[in-house]
This record gives sequence, C-alpha cells and structure tokens, in this order.
Amino acid sequence: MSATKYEATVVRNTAETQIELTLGLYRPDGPYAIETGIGFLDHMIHALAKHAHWHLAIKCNGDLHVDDHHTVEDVGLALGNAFKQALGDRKGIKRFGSAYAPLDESLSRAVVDISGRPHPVVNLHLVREHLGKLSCEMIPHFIRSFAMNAGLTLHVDVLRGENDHHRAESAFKALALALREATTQTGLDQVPSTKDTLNADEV
Ligand SMILES: [Mn+2]
Repeated sequence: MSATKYEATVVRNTAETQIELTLGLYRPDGPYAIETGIGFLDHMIHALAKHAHWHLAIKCNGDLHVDDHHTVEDVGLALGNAFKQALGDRKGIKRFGSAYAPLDESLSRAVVDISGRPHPVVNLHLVREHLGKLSCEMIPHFIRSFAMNAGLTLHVDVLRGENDHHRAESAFKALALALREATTQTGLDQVPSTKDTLNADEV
C-alpha cells in the first residue's frame, strides 16, 4: 500500500492474471491509464473513475485467450481491495450515498453503504451476449467482485433503457456518483457507525 493518504497500490498476480493497480480518491483531475485488455471494460472503469473523482491506473495482463472471465473478475477484486485500503479507517466519511444517472433513454440508480458488510445486489437487465469483447454476464459480476472486496453494501439497478451500451454506462455512472457522495468528507472526526468501526475485518 502506498504511504500517500487516500491512495493505494495493489499488485495481484496469479497464473490467470497479473494486475498492477493504483487508485487515488478525491482526485477529480485523474489522471486515468486503464488497460485491462478489454476495451469496453476500460470504457466502463474510465467512466467510474471520472465521475467518482478517482485517479486510476490499471495494467492487467490476463488470460484472454481463455475468455474474459478471469480478467474481469480479478480487476474487480483488485479495485475493491484498493478502494478499501485507500479509504483507511473511514473516519469522517459520509458513509451512505445514492444517485441516479441517465444516458439518453437509459436510467440507473445506485445506493451504497460503505459498511464493511459486503452485499452487492446488481440488476442491469442487459440482453446482448457481448458489448465489444466484454461478456454482458461479466458486467454485474465485475460490480459484485468490486463490492465484495471493497466491503460495500451496494444496490445497482437499471430502471429503464433500450440500448445495452447505454444501460451499462448509466449504471457505472450512477455507481460513481453514489461512491463519490458516500466518500464525501463531513469534517467530523469520527467513524460514522454506532460500532465505532467500519472495518470489513471486524464484521
Ligand atoms: Mn459509451
């Protein structure tokens, strides 16, 4: 983990994927360097970082000759780990966040609690098999993998839409806005929990 506050670097190497990822919170100017090897996943993660106000650099060398599964899942897990580490003790954060985001005819809602209790519920209602080289079934799986390692209670729903690119992108934008709200600094010198901890290891 980086010594810089609100920043974390995760290196995650398995026989299936090799990932190096650096995430910085409260960084509305980025920069972004997202290279997972899957163009549409890069596009979604870029939207997430942009609207959550993150600096994000990801380099993943995954076994895409098998399929996209390991790469998508492992990048989600690494991003969740980095988010949890970057937040530190969660002192002074708002904790809860919710947002709607439209993209033309599509509309998504995300509700997040940085609770330390991982519980993702994701319904995107995608109908296509793929978007670019990304399997649509892996899109909610990415969000769930991120939430599990980040320690988030998370509900993401596409409420309406006609176009799967729009549905997915509006979901990532809603998630970004909800996370940005939940990580807002309140100025209070306290952990926002009656337990006095939001450490996932304590749940
Ligand atoms: Mn797009």
